[in-house]
Amino acid sequence: MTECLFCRIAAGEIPATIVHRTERTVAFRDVNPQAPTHVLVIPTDHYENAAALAAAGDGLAGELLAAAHEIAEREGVAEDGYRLVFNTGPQAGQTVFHVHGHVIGGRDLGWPPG
Ligand code: DGP
Repeated sequence: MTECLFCRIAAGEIPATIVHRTERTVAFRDVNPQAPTHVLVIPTDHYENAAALAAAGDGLAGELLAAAHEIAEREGVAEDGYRLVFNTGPQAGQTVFHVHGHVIGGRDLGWPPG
């Protein structure tokens, strides 16, 4: 059995509130939301970070971006604006090493990020 938390969520082995699923992506609500909308969108297959996903080069990175925008539209945050964040590496705050985009919206978001 894989030890990757997000692989296990994608496989349905660990419960999560799934909000969107395609053949190769899945999205679920963040357990510790930082805004009214805070959804994580991941590829079902395991890639450690955004760089590894991009290197796969089979269109999956684009599918993930499209899924993120679809989620933003469904959540009603696409028009006012939302943030799509891929923390990449420990110094950027990545804590789960299965690539995930944070779809964050529903409030004013400060810049620069902390
Ligand atoms: P990052 O720091 O970019 O690696 O983001 C990891 C996110 O994953 C963080 O916002 C909290 C979220 N998270 C961690 N464990 C779980 C979990 O078991 N379920 C859900 N839904 N989210 C989780």
